[in-house]
Amino acid sequence: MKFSKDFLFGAASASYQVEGAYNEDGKGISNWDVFSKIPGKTFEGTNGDVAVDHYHRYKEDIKLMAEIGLESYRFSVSWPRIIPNGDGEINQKGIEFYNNIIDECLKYGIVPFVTLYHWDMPNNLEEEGGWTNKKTIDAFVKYADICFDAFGDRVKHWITFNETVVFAALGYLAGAHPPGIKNNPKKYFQVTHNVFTAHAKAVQNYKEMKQFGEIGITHVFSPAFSVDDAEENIKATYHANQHDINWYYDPVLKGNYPEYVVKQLEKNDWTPDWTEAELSVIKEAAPKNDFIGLNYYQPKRVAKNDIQNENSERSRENSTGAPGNASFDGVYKTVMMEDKTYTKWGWEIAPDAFLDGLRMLKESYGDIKMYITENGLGDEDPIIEGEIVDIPRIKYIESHLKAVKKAIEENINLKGYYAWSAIDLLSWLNGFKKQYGFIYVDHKNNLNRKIKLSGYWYKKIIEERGENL
Ligand code: BGP
Repeated sequence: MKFSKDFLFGAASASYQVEGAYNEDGKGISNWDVFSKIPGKTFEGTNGDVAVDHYHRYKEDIKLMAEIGLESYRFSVSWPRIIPNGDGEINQKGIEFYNNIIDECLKYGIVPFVTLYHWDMPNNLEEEGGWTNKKTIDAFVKYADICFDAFGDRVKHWITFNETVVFAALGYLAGAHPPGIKNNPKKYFQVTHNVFTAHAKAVQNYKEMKQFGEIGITHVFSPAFSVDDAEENIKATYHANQHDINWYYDPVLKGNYPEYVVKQLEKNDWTPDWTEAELSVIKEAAPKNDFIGLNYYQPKRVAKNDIQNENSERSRENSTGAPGNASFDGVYKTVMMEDKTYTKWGWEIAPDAFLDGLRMLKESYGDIKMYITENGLGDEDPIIEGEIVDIPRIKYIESHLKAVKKAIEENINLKGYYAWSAIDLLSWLNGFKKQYGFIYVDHKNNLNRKIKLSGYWYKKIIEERGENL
């Protein structure tokens, strides 16, 4: 089988992780500009002040992407670059920068796939309560409108939010992302509801503009599987999926919240402050979603959490993404298993679970169009005689693309695959040490770029449309 012509082979990035130029050309300060400078918050104090300087080197970077043969580039727009204080004047230099990126992509026939919110929020909005404050919903919707208006003639693929579960949970349960609040489920659920509302309103507006493009949201896709057949572990796994899959996918794709979680929230007094009007916007917008984006790195292996009073705050402190944590409510824990394979950062490598998870999604949500908007291997790449021989990355992507191929053969509606990442970039909490890119960035040598072995390998896959996978 060959991947069809309308299947997009791409790669992704995010503004804060690549751009740098954090205070140039009128950009406002973001929550991450502030948070990353608090001692102890990031790996060796790394931050995105310069990142990989994509802001100044985008032409060179997009040329390299074209050399790899990328059909699409998923990147995010930095809200504070467009509206420095989040809810006021537009910064024309910011508009100009993304116009340039888009035009540069189109010059090579690369389809721009744009994320509006990949975590960098204008800092003054964060100071006023960030996503817990309903004013942020309106500010976001305005910002989205501005982007549709400025770029929508050339951008036909829009993602509103990247991974709400991550910025909400790490921001309000683990305290590892801005605003650094720990163990506050009430706020955590409020944030999720406010984001779903903002998403729904942005979708409505986009459709009203009749730009004839598509819009959706990107979620983490980390399906949970029980470690064994014990009933208590199966129940714990159900709980995990209800919380981390259904709570996020149902409001977007079905237009309502899953009963199971709603009941738990009522019992614990965690129900968000939600109005009838907001709930109906979410309902009305659901069928207007054109697709869902999935970021898949690893599944969850789940068991009942039986350690009394396990301190989920402490166990989440490092927030590495590796298993070994109790859920915030103490119901389940994720575990490492002896018969599984893990990356250097402890993330499980599991293409089979990827395929099983996709089957689960089809069962729950039918034929909704899906894109894999992130998937990749974080590694320290070996350099031999000046060449970056990232063979483990090739193996990783190959096995996951095979799963995608199999899924398509089973009529799962997948229309694109974006490797994380197009170019080496700043990992939010792991600095520059953890590399993901097809393009290497030499931090000891003027941030020089070089295509890795994986980039040449991906080029061939794209040329053959995956026939030999
Ligand atoms: C996803 C984010 C990306 C990227 C990736 C890898 O959650 O959307 O922005 O960071 O994870 O994560 P890490 O850098 O922690 O390995």
